[in-house]
Amino acid sequence: MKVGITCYPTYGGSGVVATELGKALAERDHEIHFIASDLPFRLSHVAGNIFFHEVNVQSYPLFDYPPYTLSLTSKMVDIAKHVGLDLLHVHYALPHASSAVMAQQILSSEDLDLPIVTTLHGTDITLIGRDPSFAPVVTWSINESDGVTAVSDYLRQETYDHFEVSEDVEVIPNFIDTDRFVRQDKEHFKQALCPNGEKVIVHVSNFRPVKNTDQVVEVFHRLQNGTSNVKLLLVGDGPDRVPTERKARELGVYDDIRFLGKQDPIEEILSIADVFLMPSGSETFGLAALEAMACEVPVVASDVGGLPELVVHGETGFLCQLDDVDAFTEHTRTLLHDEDQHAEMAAAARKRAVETFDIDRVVPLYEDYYERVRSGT
Ligand code: GMT
Repeated sequence: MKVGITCYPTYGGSGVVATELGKALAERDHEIHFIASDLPFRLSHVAGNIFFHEVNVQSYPLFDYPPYTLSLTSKMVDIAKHVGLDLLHVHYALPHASSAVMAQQILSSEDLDLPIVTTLHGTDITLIGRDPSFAPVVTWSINESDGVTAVSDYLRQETYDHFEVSEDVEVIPNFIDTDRFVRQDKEHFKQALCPNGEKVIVHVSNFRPVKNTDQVVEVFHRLQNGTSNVKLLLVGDGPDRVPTERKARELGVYDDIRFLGKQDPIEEILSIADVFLMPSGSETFGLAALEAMACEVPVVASDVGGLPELVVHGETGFLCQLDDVDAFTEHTRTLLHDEDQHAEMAAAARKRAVETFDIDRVVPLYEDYYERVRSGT
């Protein structure tokens, strides 16, 4: 199949999933055409059957805001025509699905057919997408898509609850390459960061307010309790990084925290982690938590959104009430001190990642779904 994929190319779960899916489909002999504003950040390797088409946005003195959505539509039309795409798969409804539907309508005026699959990822449904300034467009583009998938049961239900959707929404969970995300021997790295054998807590996110990174630092402060026998690694970057750094200084724990910024070899960092913290206010899936689980790191997360579909409370980690910093602290403390329980949960986390969310299990679900969409069944 010749498949077009559109996603956000920057640091974020939806772009990661789209890129890993495209790479996996290419390995399964499909021809993949990424259409995006920039090279997706996980698209580092070149393959004969992977192509990248950059969307060129024109500025013009009249435009207060260059209309990216229209440039994207035109690029989709161009690629679909000249490559002969069999299907276009867009990740994140806003504005990708609306551009895709417009492209489809333009092509149909020339008697060309382009089936569209839209994958909903998160705030396109739970937050920004339901704002009145976008909701009618999101509803329309979902209903006009030939197939719609959501990354969790929770997100599927949110879509039905908040939009007038006439389409069936299929749940295809996010996935991970468990050969890449596997715990590795990184003793030298651990020794460099933790010369006194300190335990390691890790958090990975894009530091947006929804990630509650201030709570990560608060939990760390309570765990340390003046002892310095735990380290915190904060990976990623975003608007809350500076306030989080400020909070760490105020609480006097800054010296035991490493702000690592955006990192690609996340699996190497996770390989020295003992606990992964995710106190998010909302999370439709929690891909970063899955990456941790695959690397045998138990997760302590908020009991919100799609997280209970990923983290099994008391088995692969713990779920805490939203904003219950005491619960986050106590569960993390248990994992840091009870070695038997930690070992059991670490093994269960890896097992769940491999058995339920491995790339080789999930990618065929997309292939099967594409076939169903193309044949209209
Ligand atoms: O929805 C967003 O705000 C962005 C999106 C992203 O690109 O990172 O995140 C969502 O999609 C990820 C991949 O499917 C999920 O793992 C995240 O849980 C989800 N984020 C939220 O729901 C906040």
